[in-house]
Amino acid sequence: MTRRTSTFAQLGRVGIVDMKVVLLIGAGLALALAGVGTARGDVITVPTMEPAALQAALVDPANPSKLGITSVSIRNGQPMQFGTYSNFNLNPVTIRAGVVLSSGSVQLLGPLPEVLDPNYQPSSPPAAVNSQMDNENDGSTSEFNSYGNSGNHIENFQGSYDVAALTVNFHLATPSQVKFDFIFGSVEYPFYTSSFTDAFLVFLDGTNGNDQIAFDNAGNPVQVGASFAGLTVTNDLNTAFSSPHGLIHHLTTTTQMLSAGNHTLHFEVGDVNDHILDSAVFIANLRLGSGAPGTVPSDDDRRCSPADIAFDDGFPIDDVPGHVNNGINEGDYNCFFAANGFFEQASDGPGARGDFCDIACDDGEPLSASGNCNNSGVNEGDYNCFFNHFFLGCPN
Ligand SMILES: [Ca+2]
Ligand SMILES: [Ca+2]
Ligand SMILES: [Ca+2]
Ligand SMILES: [Ca+2]
Repeated sequence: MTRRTSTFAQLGRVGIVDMKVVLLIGAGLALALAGVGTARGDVITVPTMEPAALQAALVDPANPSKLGITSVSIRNGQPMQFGTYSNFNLNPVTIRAGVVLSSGSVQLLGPLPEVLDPNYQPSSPPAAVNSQMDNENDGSTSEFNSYGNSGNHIENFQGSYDVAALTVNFHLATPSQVKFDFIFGSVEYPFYTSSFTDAFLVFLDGTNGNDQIAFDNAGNPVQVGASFAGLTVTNDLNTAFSSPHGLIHHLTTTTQMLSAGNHTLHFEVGDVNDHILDSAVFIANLRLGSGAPGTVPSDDDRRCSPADIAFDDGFPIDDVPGHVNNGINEGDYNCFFAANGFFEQASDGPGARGDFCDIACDDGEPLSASGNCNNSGVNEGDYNCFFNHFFLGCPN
């Protein structure tokens, strides 16, 4: 048992909620002390509840297997809890552009300047990721509560709050499996892990418990603390969900074979046990594709290997549409040695972390999203990694 869990047990829910409110007051002070933060690779978010904008962002327009979405609607939630995002591009954690849902506001989800303050308290994050969104009700959904209250699905569950729920209707011309990628992050990590177990649920063709399809090998749905053990990542450079906070490694969910015809997905992210310390999910690339049904760690498959850093025309892989990436080829070589490539980045010291040539730890091992290796920037580790992988081409 962790100290947090025993504290929760001793104080009960009301006691710890009071403590969180007190700590919130401290967050304002931290903000004032930190001042304006440094821009890293801040993810760009655009809050919107406009169905057409959300529908367009759920698929990769360049993917020939993109899902045939027929309509999108807001099932539950408040303005600012929904949006599109892009620029989630700095290594080691990346995901292509898509839709973001939050139990708080999606407006400012880039790296938190406040965490640079040596006195930063991870138990009291700033308002950007710590907001009650529904001021009249709890903001729950019946399916989230029903799912959390049954089968020990969600650890220590007593109720959902500020649930952002998005419904996606789609049509399959032939029997198919459907895939999507996502990253779930929370500022409940690391302080309130296992006591305020914010979660991400995905219901397919219904909202009963057995319609929920995203869970780990132990049967846990995606939640703070008890799912996808060992996949917590704190070295993301794009979002607020980096050290001391965290996110779960890029995951891909694959459905069972679905019949031809119309189907529905409900994506729901919510606070658990109170309104505050928010969690968000970044969802991308709804598509057709085969594979073992389930939810597994994956990589942002824009890259077939660490050396696959560029489009065929030599531009670094990013969210700009209209470029093509056929894997490892001269585009990657030209990009690596471009004027703004390896040699320039190698002179930038730690500032080059996350640049497109920063593909490896200092020892030459590929940057692993599941670990925090020694990576002081762009150096011979990246050079060695690039050539060790470049001549291998794309793995099968
Ligand atoms: Ca909230
Ligand atoms: Ca929360
Ligand atoms: Ca390439
Ligand atoms: Ca490096």
